[in-house]
Amino acid sequence: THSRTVVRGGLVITASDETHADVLVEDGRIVATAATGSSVAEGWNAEHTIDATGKYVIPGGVDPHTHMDMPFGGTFSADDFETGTRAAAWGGTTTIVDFAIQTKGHALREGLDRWHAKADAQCSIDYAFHMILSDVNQGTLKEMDMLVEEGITSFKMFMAYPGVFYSDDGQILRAMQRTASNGGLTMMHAENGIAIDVLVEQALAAGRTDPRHHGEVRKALLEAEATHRAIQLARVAGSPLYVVHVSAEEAVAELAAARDKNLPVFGETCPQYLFLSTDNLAEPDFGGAKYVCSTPLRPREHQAALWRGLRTNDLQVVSTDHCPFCFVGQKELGRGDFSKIPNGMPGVEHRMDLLHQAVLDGHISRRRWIELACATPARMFGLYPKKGTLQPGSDADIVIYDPQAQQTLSVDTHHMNVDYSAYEGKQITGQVETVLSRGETVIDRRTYTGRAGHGQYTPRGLCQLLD
Ligand code: DUC
Ligand code: ZN
Ligand code: ZN
Ligand code: ZN
Repeated sequence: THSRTVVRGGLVITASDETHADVLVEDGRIVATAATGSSVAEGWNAEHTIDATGKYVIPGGVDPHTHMDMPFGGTFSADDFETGTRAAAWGGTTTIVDFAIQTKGHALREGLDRWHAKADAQCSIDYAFHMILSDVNQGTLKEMDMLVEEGITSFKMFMAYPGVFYSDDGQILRAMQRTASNGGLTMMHAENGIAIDVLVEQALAAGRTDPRHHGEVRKALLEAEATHRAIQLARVAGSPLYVVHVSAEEAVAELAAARDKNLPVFGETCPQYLFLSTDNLAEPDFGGAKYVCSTPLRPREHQAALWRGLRTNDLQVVSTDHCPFCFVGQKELGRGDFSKIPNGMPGVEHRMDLLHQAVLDGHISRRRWIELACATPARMFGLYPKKGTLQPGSDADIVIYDPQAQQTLSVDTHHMNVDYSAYEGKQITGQVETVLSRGETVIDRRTYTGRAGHGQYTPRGLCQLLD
């Protein structure tokens, strides 16, 4: 149907501008913006008017790192595409890029088909996929070219998890040579998993089995070493590189050094590394298991380097790495052996809010908030300007954000399908009020009005940060 909506009176914030403007939406897209009160804006008539007076009008968040329904250590992450994308919408995220996984001995296509089957007709918001390479061989390398053609333009490998997802340096180099030639982007989980597994074995043998030892064996130096090695391999191959979930100060330094040489090297971090620390991993009664993820939470001192990296653009993106496991029955698999705790934390619902709090705390500007959470993720992964901004022609993925609302994060009020909050009791100023996905109301003044199946699979172009 032919429908027009106008969002009136808000402060429109993008990565580049802040203006008091009205936004005209027609048939799921933004068709125009004009200064509030101008004769152009006053001339618009529409079936629906959203009053955004006193509110921010921002692009829907683009979370380029989630794991819905992901197999890990004999269990699956607790949010599937239905519950996970609904929670994302509640938090003002209107696009996710999730990871389809290749199983060892199987084709990329098989893994991709499986992830399409998980997501199809389940999502409240738009979604796309990266591909995880678990078995780089001649067949895999050929398939990568085909996938780039059809909109899967980024490939994640793991220097961690020997025996599961792990790729060795030769496999990594070959895959990077492929992204160098086909225009794709190599993404890297940079931790030296071979060395870490030795330390895990030694810790367990010595009776150091609590969750906090997960943080101790996954050393910052082994993140930095892998980051350095990934950068050199990418350089040899002539490939761009995106390092996921950077948590160590020493790893940020490796990225900064590479970027100072003008290498096409990028880095993301996540709210858990900015707001939480090894103090959480030490919570009593096995409570630290809630915070077990990889890369691990670091001592508090690392946070300043991450915030600085986000300001200086040595880090360009904040994603969530949303990969929730319930405490009861899932995290508990690792009682008495931290290495059996499923790795991952919930967060898809709270990225926009936590970064808004970071604006109020003086870490980043409002425009940088939108750049880190919307615009750069869209450009990095070939979705811009369809996603990540509010310009004529963009999808009408729009969030009306109340910058003064007070909320307390809690398992009692969140919408993720997990039995704890990593931020239980944390006070946040600012809250999502209304969310449009391609012009349709998904959240209407804090009521869910969306539906599973509205969200569309979105093929992607190449990384847009390479010229
Ligand atoms: N790290 C996590 O914490 N969970 C999923 C996979 C990963 O690399
Ligand atoms: Zn029309
Ligand atoms: Zn990872
Ligand atoms: Zn991940």
